[in-house]
Amino acid sequence: MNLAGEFAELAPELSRALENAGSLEELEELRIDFLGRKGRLAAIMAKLAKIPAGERPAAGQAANEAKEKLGELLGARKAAIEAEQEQKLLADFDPTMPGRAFWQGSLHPVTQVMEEICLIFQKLGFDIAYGPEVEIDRYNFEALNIPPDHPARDMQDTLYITENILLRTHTSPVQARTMLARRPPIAIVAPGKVYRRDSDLTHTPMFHQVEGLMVGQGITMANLRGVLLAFARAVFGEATSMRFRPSFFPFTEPSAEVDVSCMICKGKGAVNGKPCRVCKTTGWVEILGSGMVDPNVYKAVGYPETVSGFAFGMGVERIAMLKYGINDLRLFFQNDIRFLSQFGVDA
Ligand code: 2NM
Repeated sequence: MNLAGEFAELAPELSRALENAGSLEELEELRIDFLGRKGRLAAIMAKLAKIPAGERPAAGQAANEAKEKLGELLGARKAAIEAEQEQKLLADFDPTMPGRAFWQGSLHPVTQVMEEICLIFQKLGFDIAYGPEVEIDRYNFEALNIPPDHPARDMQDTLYITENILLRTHTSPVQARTMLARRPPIAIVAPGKVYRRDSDLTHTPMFHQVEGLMVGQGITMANLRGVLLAFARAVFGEATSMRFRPSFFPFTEPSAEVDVSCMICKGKGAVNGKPCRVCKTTGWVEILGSGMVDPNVYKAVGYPETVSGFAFGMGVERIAMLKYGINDLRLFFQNDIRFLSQFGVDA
C-alpha cells in the first residue's frame, strides 16, 4: 500500500477505537496514540522523506487530510462525552432541593440588650455618648464627688495602671467629660465596658453599664421617675410597676435605688404556688441606681448652681439576666454556642 493509503486508513481505525472510548482519559490516550509525537500519524509521516519526490505531494495531502480528520473525530467524540457527563450531572441534580443552611452569627446578648436600652433612651430624646475605658482619676472619681478616702478608690476595688491612670469603674466619667465639654441642657446615655477588681459567682472583672444624665432648668425627681418608668415598661413590659428606695451615691443627692415589679412572678412573690427565686418572694427586683446630681458635681464641671438634673446607672448583664430569666452570670462570658445561639437571628 502506498503512503496515501496508509494515511487514509487512520481515520476509520480511530473511528472504531472511539466507539469503545467512554471517558476523557481514554480519549486522551487515543489522541496520543494517533496524533502524538511518537504516534501512528507521525510514524507514517517519517516515511515521507524516503519515497520518490513525485509521490510526495499526493502523500503530503493525504497526511494533512488524515490529521484534520483525526482531530475532527477526537473533537466530536470529546463533545459527545462531555455532553453525556453533563446530562448525568443534571439527572442527579434536584433543583427543587432546598439550599444548605449556613451559619449566621449574631450579636452577643449583652450587646443586644445594651443596644435595646440605648434605643429606648434615644426615643426619649437622649443622645449616646462614648468615652475611653482607660481613664484618669479626675474624670473617674474627682469630678464625681468621690473623695480621696472613698473605698471605691481603694486598690482593692479599682484596677489601676499608674497612681493616676486606671480602668474606668463606671461610665460616669463620660458624663463628666460631656459636662466639661457642653453647656446644659444635655440629655445623654453612656454605654460601655467598665472594670472592677472583683471576681466571683456574681461579679466579673469586666461588665457593661448604661448610665444616663439629664441636666437643664427645672428638672426634678418627677422627671427622673417618668423617664425610668417609661424605660422599665419598654424593657420588661407595659404591666411593670416601679418604686424608688432611698439610697446613697457620692454623685447624687438625694439618691434612690429603683425596683420594678418582678417580671417572673408578676409581683406576686410566687409562681405556681412555689416561692419566686428571682425576687426572693418580695415581688420586687432592683434594676438600677439613680438620683439628683449632687451640686458638688456641677461645681467640679463649672456648671452654674441654677441647673438641676438627674442621673442613673445600670448593669447591662443584670438587665439581660432579668429580661431573659438567666440565673448564672458566667454564661455571658463562656461563649458556649449552645447558649449564644438562643439569642441568634432566627432563635
Ligand atoms: C449611678 C447611680 C446614680 C451617675 C451620676 C453621674 C454623673 F456623672 F452625672 F454624676 N453619672 N452617673 C449615677 C447616679 C450612676 O449608677 C448606679
